[in-house]
Amino acid sequence: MRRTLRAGLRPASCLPPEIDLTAPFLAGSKAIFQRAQKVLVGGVNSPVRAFRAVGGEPIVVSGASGARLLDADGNEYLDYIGSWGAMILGHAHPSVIAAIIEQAHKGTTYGMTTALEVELASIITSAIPSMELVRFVSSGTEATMSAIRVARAFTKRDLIIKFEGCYHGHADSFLSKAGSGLATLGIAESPGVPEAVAALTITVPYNDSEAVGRALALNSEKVAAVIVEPIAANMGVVLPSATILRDLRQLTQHHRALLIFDEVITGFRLNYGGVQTLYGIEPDLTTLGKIIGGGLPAAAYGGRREIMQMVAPLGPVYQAGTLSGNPLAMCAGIETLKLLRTPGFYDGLQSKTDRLVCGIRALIEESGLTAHLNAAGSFFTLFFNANDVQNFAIAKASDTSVYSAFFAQMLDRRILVSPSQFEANFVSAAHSQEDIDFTLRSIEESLRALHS
Ligand code: KE4
Repeated sequence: MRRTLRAGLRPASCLPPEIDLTAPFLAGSKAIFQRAQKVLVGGVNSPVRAFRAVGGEPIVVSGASGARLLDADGNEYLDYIGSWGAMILGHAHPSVIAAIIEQAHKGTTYGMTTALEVELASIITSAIPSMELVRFVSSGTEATMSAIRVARAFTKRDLIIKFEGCYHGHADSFLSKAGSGLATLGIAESPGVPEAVAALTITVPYNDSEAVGRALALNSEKVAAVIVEPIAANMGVVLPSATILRDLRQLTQHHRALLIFDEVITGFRLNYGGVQTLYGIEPDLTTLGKIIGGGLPAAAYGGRREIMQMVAPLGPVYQAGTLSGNPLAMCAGIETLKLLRTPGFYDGLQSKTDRLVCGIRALIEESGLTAHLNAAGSFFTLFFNANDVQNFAIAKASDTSVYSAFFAQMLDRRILVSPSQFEANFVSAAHSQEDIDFTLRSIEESLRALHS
């Protein structure tokens, strides 16, 4: 049953006409999700997709194009999740799809080196000079897990310092006081991580240089690395203070620990390269993901040559992967980063986002709403919080029940924002000016409905 689209949303169907939505195998979302729960844990392959924090039935997607997703009931949504930041161009960009199809005819994975991974690595090392040597992996988790392994090997130290509310994937070392899905589900410490492993990770408040200085001084000579999201997205968007990144660089140098920038989200999101360039801070190691795979599984870690040369086969630090540097993902990444080099790409994305962000701020002002908006580049979070959100402790004080009601109001208007107060929303190049206008109208209506 195809529900009518809410007025104002262009019926730009995402699926080619030959696909019959009424075909039995394309049963509706409810039936699919019921089946999903019989064979998949919680019916999902990543917890946030279950919509547990916002309630209601999760969306089951059957297709996507540009800034729109289509669910299994034929409803179209304006998408601000964008696969958690990967789809900066929008879904199913014709050039990216063409590149994938062309490669697919030549095979999908070889388990051997190809010129494609050399090309993408060359593009990345040119765009992010601190990454002198790169290794591709298949997920951001693999990238950050490998980065701390090589940092430990290089420094011959065991301790890691991370920030409360930052999320670096689900490797054991990162699951204490982490953001993203753990914050969404209220999981402070994940069971299954041995105490001895958890004890090797020190967590400090985001933006707290003094806490980092104390942790380094207290554990002098034992800290291998400090890992940070240079702009946090996984407690919701939280900006670095004016000095934190510079302080981290100075403190880690002083204590001979490595500085790791986790740019899985920020890499190629705000600018062509790493956000490290915008702040003029050079980390020792950087992790990337999402955008560099162009929508396919690809991530990377890399940094100073003397550090990365410790990784096998050059050095003894072992890390490997069947699908690392996968040719399909490399093609999608190469084509995506090529399109990001289009003159004016980031200016256009920024001006659209600025209009949306300024519009939301005006709505907060006019309505006297208890809310704060944090934004960076083309991603943002609307916190239902009386305070300016500068760290995880403040973020956690947000009114998640109001957030859930806001999410439902927006979904009813066929706009998909993040199903969690502790995630970011992403604008893509495919969001049109009309989409931004429609979104602002919908937010105004939704906020009014929350207070009626
Ligand atoms: P993956 O293993 O999910 O590819 O990447 C882990 C990761 C590492 N570093 C940062 C800064 C990240 O944001 C992520 C993953 N981001 C989440 C969204 N906040 C992935 C979405 C999900 O968990 O379903």
